[in-house]
This record gives sequence, C-alpha cells and structure tokens, in this order.
Amino acid sequence: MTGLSEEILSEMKEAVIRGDAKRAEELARQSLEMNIDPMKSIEQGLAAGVREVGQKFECGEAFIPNLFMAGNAMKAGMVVLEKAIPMANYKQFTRGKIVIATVAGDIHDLGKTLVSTMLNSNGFEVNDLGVDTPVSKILDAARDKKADIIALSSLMTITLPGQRDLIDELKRRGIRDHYKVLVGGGAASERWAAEIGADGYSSDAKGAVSKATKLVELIPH
Ligand code: B12
Repeated sequence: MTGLSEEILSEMKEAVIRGDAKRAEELARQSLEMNIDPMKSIEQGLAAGVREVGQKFECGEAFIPNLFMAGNAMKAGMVVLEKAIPMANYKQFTRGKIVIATVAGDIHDLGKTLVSTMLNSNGFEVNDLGVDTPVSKILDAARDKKADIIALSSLMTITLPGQRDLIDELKRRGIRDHYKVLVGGGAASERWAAEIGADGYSSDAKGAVSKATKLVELIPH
C-alpha cells in the first residue's frame, strides 16, 4: 500500500473517531478514486475508528454520544463503499441462504451489517433482519426464506442468551438439524458457541465467510 493510501485510511479512522460523518463520506469517495479496496477501507479505516472510540469509552475518555457519532460516521462511509463491493447475483449462483440478525434487546448493527455485506459479496444470499430481533421473527424468516444458515450477532453480555434461546427453540420445535447456526459479535466467543451447541463462531467478518462456506459444505443437498 502506498503512503498516500495509508494516509487516507488513517484520516478516515480519525474522522470516525471525531464523529465527522461528512468527512468520513468524502474520504470513502476519495479512497475509491484511488482504487483502494473498499473492504480494506471499511476494516482499516471506518471500523478501526469505531473500535478506538470503544477503547476510549472503556477507559472513560469517550461517552455514549461519542459512540453514537462514531457509529453514524462509519455508516456514512459504508454507504459509499458498499456500492463498490461486487454483490452476488443469486439468479446465476448462490452458495447458500443465510438469515442474519442482531438478537433481541441489542441495537448494535455495524458489525452485523459488515458480516452481512461480506457474506453477500462472497456469494451467499443474505436476508438481514436488522437489530433487536426476537427469536420468533428469526425462525419465521428462516422458514420462509428456506435458509441454510441462521447467523446471530450479539454485542452485549446481557443479550448473549438470545443466541442460546434460538438454539433451544429449534430443539423444542424438533427442527435443530434444519439449520446451521453461526454466532458472533463482541460478546460471543468460541467457548460460548461450544457451550450453547452452535455450529460455528467467528470473531470477524472474513472468518464468518469461511465458517459459512464450511457449514454449507456439510449440508446434504
Ligand atoms: C458503537 C457502539 C455503540 C453504538 C452502536 C451504533 C450502531 N449503529 O451499531 C451505540 C451508541 C448505539 C451503542 C449503544 C450501547 N452500547 Co455500545 N458499543 C459500541 C462499541 C464502541 C463498538 C461496537 C462496534 O460497532 N464495533 C465495530 C464493529 C465493526 O465490530 P463488531 O461489532 O465487533 O463486529 C465484528 C465482530 O464482532 C464480528 N461479528 C459481529 N457480528 C457477527 C455475527 C456473526 C454471525 C459472526 C460470525 C461475526 C460477527 O464481525 C464484525 C466485523 O469484523 C462497543 C465497544 C466494543 N469494544 O465492541 C460498545 C459496546 C458493545 N456497547 C456497550 C454498551 C453497554 C452499550 C449500551 C448499553 C450503552 C448505554 N448505557 O446505553 C447501549 C446499548 C443499547 C442496546 N440496547 O443495544 C458495551 C457492552 C458491554 C457488554 N459486554 O455487555 C460495549 C462493549 C462497550 C463497553 N466496553 O462497555 N453502542
């Protein structure tokens, strides 16, 4: 990567930290003009900024409004960058169908949206149900869309049990083997995934794609 590209990504990160949505959007445009890979700009520019604000929040140097503004700045940049990410054409080919949601009580959407975009650009047909999604709504969508995989995001310890609730409900209905369940989000972990009997876990969007790819290979067609 050239020095100039590094400079843009670092400016993008700073714009998110300041919560400057307009600048984040401008820099996203510039990065595309400079042919910087949009996924790289999202990860190393926008998301890096949000993560740094998160760290500042943890040590009392940033507050809820800062998190909000950083989140909005990331979204503004994402709108521009997403358009440059080639999306799958399901009519020709689909690697599998995924229903994804952030669990009930949790309104964090940046990471889930990033995972959703990455899955889509890698050939999966993705139905993103958004945030604060009850188990019943996720299961209805999974049935209606004939999903292969249900992907769940949770950023808070308090909402994490929502992932277990979904798996328990699948078992209660006798349909646990109808879907593979992939879990993630800051509050989840490999250990948690094993504890609740999920089929896969990943700590990031790239890993989510490789886990999903492995999971669909396991489904008998
Ligand atoms: C931005 C942010 C917000 C923004 C969210 C904006 C938005 N539109 O999403 C706002 C301001 C709204 C917010 C609100 C709150 N937040 Co907040 N927030 C954050 C922060 C700083 C960053 C999260 C983020 O977007 N990261 C960037 C993205 C790109 O990364 P990511 O989410 O981790 O996602 C990646 C991976 O986890 C993974 N992944 C994500 N989902 C999935 C799904 C699958 C299937 C897979 C495989 C992978 C995967 O891939 C992603 C891409 O690499 C975190 C701090 C942190 N360290 O995470 C706190 C944090 C999550 N928030 C926290 C809290 C407490 C809150 C509030 C309760 C605060 C309050 N008192 O009001 C509210 C919650 C309201 C609610 N009911 O949900 C706590 C949670 C603590 C805990 N462990 O329970 C954290 C950890 C901060 C802290 N250290 O205290 N927040």
